Amino acid sequence: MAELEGLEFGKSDFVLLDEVSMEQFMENLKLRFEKGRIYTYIGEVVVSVNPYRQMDMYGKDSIEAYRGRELYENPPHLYAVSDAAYKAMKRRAKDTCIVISGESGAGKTEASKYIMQYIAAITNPSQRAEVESVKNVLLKSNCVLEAFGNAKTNRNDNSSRFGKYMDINFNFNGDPTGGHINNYLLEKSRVVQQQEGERNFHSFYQLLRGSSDEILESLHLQNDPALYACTKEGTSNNDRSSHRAVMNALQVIGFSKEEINSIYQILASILLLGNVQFESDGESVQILQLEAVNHISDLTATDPESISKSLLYRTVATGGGEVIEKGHTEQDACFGRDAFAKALYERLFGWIVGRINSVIEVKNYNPVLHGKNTVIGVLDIYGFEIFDNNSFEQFCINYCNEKLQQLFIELILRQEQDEYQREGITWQEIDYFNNQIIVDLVEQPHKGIISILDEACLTAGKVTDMVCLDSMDTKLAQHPHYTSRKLCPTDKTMDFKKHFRIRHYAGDVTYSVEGFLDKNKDLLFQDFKRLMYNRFSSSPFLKEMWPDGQLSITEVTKRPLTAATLFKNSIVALVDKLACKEPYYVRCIKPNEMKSPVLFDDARCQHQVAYLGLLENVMVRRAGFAYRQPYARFLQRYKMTCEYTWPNHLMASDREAVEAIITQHGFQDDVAYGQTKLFVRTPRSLFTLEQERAALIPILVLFLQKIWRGAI
Ligand code: AD9
Ligand code: MG
Repeated sequence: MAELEGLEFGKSDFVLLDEVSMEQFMENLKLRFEKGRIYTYIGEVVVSVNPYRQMDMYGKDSIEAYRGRELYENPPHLYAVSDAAYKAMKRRAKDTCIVISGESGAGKTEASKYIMQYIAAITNPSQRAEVESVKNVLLKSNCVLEAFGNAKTNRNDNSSRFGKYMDINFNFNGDPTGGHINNYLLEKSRVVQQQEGERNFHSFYQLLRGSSDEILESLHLQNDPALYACTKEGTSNNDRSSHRAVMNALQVIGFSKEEINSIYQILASILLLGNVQFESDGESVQILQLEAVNHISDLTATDPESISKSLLYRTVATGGGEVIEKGHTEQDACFGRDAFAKALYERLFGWIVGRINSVIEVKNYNPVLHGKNTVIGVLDIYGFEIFDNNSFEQFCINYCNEKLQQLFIELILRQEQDEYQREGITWQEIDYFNNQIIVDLVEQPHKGIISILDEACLTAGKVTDMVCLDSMDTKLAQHPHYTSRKLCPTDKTMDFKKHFRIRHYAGDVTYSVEGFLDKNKDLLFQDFKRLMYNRFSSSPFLKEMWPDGQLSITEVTKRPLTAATLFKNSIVALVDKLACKEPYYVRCIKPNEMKSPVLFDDARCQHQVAYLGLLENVMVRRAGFAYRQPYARFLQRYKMTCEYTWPNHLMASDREAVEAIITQHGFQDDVAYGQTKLFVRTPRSLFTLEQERAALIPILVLFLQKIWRGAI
């Protein structure tokens, strides 16, 4: 809370603004960004503006400066919040979590990496080998997951295309003993299709650009991404060096040589599969690139005839229990091929996460012997997205952001309310925009968009995207956050044929319903599953990824849950997980669309501040009490400003001593006395105390020097 940086850098905590208005908030945010102060607090929440340049603030010295310190003792930093979460976990045995939010490109993933680096740096001072190894795996896992789960989008060159929640487990010493990663809905459609200007997942380019000729030859590949339908869109200068880093990370984590080979064989299979095309003579469909099929068969240890057959035919069980083979149309064959490529990648990604988890999971932890096992969770999930063309993936991603915003509202309000209640302070509620209404629009049983989609997917016969859109338009026409295309025929941004719009908390997004049903059904012909699970296959590794291939065709009757429902369930579980931990928040802001380190786009930033609810956050913090501190700590800091407390007080309790300081300064009307803490309403009183303290310190130093020299 103290102004440690000088006023020329603006206010280090928005709570200290003279007046809570958007104008002042933005002025402060901009000033700080321009002065290279990318972090600012709202109480314990860190507001971070992406600097789009390397900042000299993450080195060893910085880590030492923040280690074990309180928030107000240093300028705002991610390290301070990481330390606060760590201290709460260690001292109070609390499970904590750090939730990082903000739109695509705002700096969430970078922040999550700095947080993990900080936690790794401050733990295990005695350098115990097993703890070091856990830390190493945790840190290296980022590199691997980014290679396989991130891609260049039009909003971010290294955009996370999956959600990641990582729990780090600690023993009673506060040292990491292990961890667990949960991954959420990988955007697998990217494997076969990317929007203009975007790329496939980094891993493909890294493999093609970074592998030796010898390895590429063994994978039946050539080193030019332009040769493959999946990777036609541009390469990057980093692909080669990133490949080395990923190989190193895989080895450090403990992936065996065979496992690494298998990973690259699967990537190669996907690249080759993407190049397979079909031709129809009106009666039957043929594969044009039989050589590619032969290569895939070699890479996946399956025979070429079986692959060809799975690409061209589908085995179905008739009502009478008979099993027949049905030839695909050319369109079905393309659909099957793409679904197969996407599934290969998705299962590979899931397997990699599982494999990392198997290395870092806490083993042999005995709470009786080792004390309570506590956790810090770090959430870095895809940010709110608006593209020119928004599809099912953006719908899921934006729904997830609605859920997290809801959690922010709940927890920030609840935390305040709980604290006031606990401390016996009266509390005045602040009006928020509650986005629950949008969450309901998406997830409500029977009425919400997901239900309508699922219903369409489960209906027998050919229900098209358009039929589903009609159903949404009818059922949701009255909803204040849903805009049906029928209601705005003159709106040129909405194609009458395919669009609907949701008014999200972060802005309006127009979605194209095209492909929604297919993506939601997420159909993969059983033939591919069985092929991959083939019990004569020589690769146990592949079998492990395809357990559902064990079922025979007549056994497969139950419809699997749809993609949207699975995602909803996983996000609900995530929110439950976060809600039972003590939360710390990092709210990331993207300063401009040009990735410029100097441009602060006022309108864009203000929009983000508004929808993130940051101004309301400040209001809550201030209308309640902007500042609170345990009596002992307050006393320690300000006792020199009062004759009754300096150097020591003789009162019955610290609380009485604090009362003496407050009364002497005439701040009685500005504070409330809680059970264990002093609550200060406006920052002005604190300013005065801080200024007085700052003025007294040099006098005190002089005085002490004189004593040491024996002059007094
Ligand atoms: V997305 O929702 O995954 O598309 P993020 O994760 O919010 O997005 P990311 O962390 O990937 O964004 O940041 C985007 C880019 O901004 C990075 O690749 C860096 O080039 C840049 N960035 C972000 N934070 C920092 C930082 N603290 N220091 C330097 C940064 N550069
Ligand atoms: Mg990210």
